[in-house]
Amino acid sequence: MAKFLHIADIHLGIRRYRSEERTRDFYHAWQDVIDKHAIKERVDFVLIAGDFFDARRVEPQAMNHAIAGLKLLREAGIPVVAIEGNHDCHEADTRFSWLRSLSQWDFLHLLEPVYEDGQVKMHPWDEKKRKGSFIDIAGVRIFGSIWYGSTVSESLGRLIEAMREHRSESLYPVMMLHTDVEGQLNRPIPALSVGQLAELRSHIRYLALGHTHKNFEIDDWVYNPGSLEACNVDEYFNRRGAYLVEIRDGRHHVELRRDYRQRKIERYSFDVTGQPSPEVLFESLMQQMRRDTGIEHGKSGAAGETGEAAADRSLDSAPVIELTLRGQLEFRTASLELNRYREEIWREFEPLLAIVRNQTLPTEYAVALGLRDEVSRAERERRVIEDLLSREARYRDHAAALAAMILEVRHLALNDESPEQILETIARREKLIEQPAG
Ligand SMILES: [Mn+2]
Repeated sequence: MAKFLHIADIHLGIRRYRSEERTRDFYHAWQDVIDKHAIKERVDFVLIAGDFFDARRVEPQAMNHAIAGLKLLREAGIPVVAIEGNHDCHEADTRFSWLRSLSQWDFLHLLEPVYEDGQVKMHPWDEKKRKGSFIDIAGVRIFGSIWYGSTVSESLGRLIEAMREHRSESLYPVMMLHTDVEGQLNRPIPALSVGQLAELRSHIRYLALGHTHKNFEIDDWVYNPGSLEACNVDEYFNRRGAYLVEIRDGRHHVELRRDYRQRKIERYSFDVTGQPSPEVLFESLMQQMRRDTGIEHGKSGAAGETGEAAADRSLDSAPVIELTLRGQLEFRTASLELNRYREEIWREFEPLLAIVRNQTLPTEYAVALGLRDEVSRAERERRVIEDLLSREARYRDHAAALAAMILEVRHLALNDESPEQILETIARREKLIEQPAG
């Protein structure tokens, strides 16, 4: 009987939204997962199926975060087995990488197939050299691989050949692979085909995947835990976790563990259509935010709590707030006060981060697209101008008259009419149009 933890895509050192705290969140997730689900569970080993680091050029802080967790596991006598991912793989022109160094220093076992003279070889783990392509722990034979990208389907055939040489009836065959699988993502990129998966199946009992940042399983033998934390707001709404796996009675039993420290992300959306001015928009936006967040007034620490302790506590539990503005803007985009919304959200709701995204349709564009080809240029111009005018509330009622005036003024200007004459025309037309409000 063996017990292990399978995680992937820890992305230590990730930098997002210029937030130091978000970088630390990934460390807290990693730390909490190994404490709760590896050390307390007394697992026999931990698998990291790629992207332990967010970048191959590891920042000092990220290395601290990595070592802090790896040390705990080493002290608990729990070996860590890892493969490279697309984010932390070695560069083609050097034999050095931080993962290889960590392997040399006895913090983890980095498994890599060996490529020599166009041949793929799987070498057993060599404890002296601290290198190998597969390793046996607690009755499990774990095969490694590297990042193949779009060539994964071609590469896998030769890898399977190499693994076949090292079959063992008495050991439970597990393979680690960092790849997308066909059908699991909406992205039109080459992924591991379902046909190739079928071929692997006769050699491997448990395929420990990484790469796709959402949890999925295929037919009780392919497992992708998803990233430990959410690398962006969209990902937050995917399921993710860590697999606690037990092998007993000749088969594996898995459980996706999701209770560990993760930052909360709240997503809001506001439709700007029909909001006539920046001021009105701001007021209705904040009103809706107060309703949606369920916060009436600025929240502050509990009574009696002051100083750093209270601040720390609120920082730990403060969510990331993302607000997306949608719909048709009724005034110029330049008047959209994104910074003001960000600051007000910050002040009232005290999130860790306030992200405001503008997906509104600007007044400046639009129209003309729907017009038929035979519509004359003059008519097309008139329609575009009228349409732009009618999008601003204060011009809406007089859009047609104003459009006619603008075209007339242009005509006069193109005919070298005197400025006085042009001004007089505007003044004459203006009488037909009410004074714009505010
Ligand atoms: Mn990843």
